[in-house]
Amino acid sequence: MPSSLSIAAFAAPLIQLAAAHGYVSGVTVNGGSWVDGSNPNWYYQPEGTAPDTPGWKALNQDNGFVSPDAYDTNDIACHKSATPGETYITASAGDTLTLYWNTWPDTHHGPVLNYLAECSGECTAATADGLSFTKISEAGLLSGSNPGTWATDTLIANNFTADVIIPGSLAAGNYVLRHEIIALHSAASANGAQSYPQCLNIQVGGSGSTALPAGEPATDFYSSADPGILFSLYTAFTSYTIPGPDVWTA
Ligand SMILES: *[C@@H]1O[C@H](CO)[C@@H](O)[C@H](O)[C@H]1NC(C)=O
Ligand SMILES: [Cu+2]
Repeated sequence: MPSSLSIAAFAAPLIQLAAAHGYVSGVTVNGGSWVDGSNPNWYYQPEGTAPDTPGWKALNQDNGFVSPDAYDTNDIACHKSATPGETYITASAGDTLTLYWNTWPDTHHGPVLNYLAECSGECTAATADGLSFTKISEAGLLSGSNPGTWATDTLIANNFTADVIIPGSLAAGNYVLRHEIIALHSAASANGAQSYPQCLNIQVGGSGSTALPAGEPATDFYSSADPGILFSLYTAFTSYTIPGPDVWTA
């Protein structure tokens, strides 16, 4: 890990203990064996002892979030000051990845969104500002209002998991999966929406031939006044507009 991160490791242990938002602790492919994601608490281990995993490492030791006032910074890509995972999840086009959050608070209702970016070369050497993402799936309001039932409620009901299907015809290559929950409980206030992005390296095999569209940097996804970002969860509503670009269907 970069030495700058080990300094932060000593700065916020109390905040870390108090929080209970969560992170993607692991992934399975088609229900197979467990692959570690990235655990923010690894920053409390002696330098050099954290495991190499596909999960991007970030300064989210408080299990915190990225606010709308940081949408124009690279933190919105893969969380705060993120650096790439050191390995890959191995999968094929059409496979189902199951992402396991370690926990999620039931008050934090909102959409769950998934994006892919192709790496030029190795994702293990990528930088957040160099990634250009295409949205591949999303889920938001499922029913009701004030607050209603949301994709996050499905995630909690499914043992804190979300499934992501790799597009069936996607060309083989190295990709970063950007999985994100946007919590809306405070989103009625300006700058109140909470993004929890999590990135993982995936090496996609198979014989797919469809290139991922060019996509866009994460800094272009959202604006603070988007209807899906500035949103009153605790009022009556009939619909919710999931923010960000359109979903690409391969
Ligand atoms: C729920 O997920 C945890 C990992 O977060 C896993 O250890 C456990 O076996 C899962 N439970 C079920 C019932 O699948
Ligand atoms: Cu919270």
